[in-house]
Amino acid sequence: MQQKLRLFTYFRSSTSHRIRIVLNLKEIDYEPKFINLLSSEHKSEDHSQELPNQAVPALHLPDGTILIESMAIAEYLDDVYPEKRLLPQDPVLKAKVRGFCELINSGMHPYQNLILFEWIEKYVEKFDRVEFVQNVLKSEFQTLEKLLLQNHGKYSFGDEITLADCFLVPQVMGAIARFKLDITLFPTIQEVYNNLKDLPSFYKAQPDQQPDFK
Ligand SMILES: N[C@@H](CCC(=O)N[C@@H](CS)C(=O)NCC(=O)O)C(=O)O
Repeated sequence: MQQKLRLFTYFRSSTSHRIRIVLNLKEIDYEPKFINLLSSEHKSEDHSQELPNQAVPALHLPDGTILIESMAIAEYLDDVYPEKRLLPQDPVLKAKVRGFCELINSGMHPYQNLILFEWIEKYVEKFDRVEFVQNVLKSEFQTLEKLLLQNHGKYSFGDEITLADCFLVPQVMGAIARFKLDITLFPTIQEVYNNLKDLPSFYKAQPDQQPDFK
């Protein structure tokens, strides 16, 4: 019988990366289940029950409940493991942190998803994934820079780690590695990112530290 939380994850998936950071920050023991997106494992019949939205991350609870969508999974973990809170209690600050996360989750991430590339490539002959994502994300990174200028301390919102940091680091790391983002164009993002990326919970969660890394 399943004892621990089980995380369906892929090393390069930035949405899985967010949840790996949350689990590490809260020191929650979990069992990773590796799903290779490039070989379309998430779409296979074998995983149709386990991954109802054909995407990672999914978190399986020991009682058989399946949670999907990284924002919902992170909120669940913050509610059930409230030590080291990641969403502030103050309603205004909480809304600001959630807004920052959503900018990344809904405003940026969907443009860099495999499923979108595969659809575009059906209709457009010469499609350069890297150039497309770079152009789309440019203005969103400017918004992130503006928000961080207003709110940052050592981390995205002051000197305490929040969920904003768990969303920021995977977004920036992926944009540098996969989409050749020049991070020096965004000095505040760069500063906050540098303060976070080598902290143990963040380092342990990064793509090249995962057993399925290739
Ligand atoms: N908004 C969802 C997105 C989940 C998602 O799109 N995950 C990507 C990996 S980062 C995926 O599995 N994509 C599969 C595909 O594009 O076919 C979340 O935050 O969990």
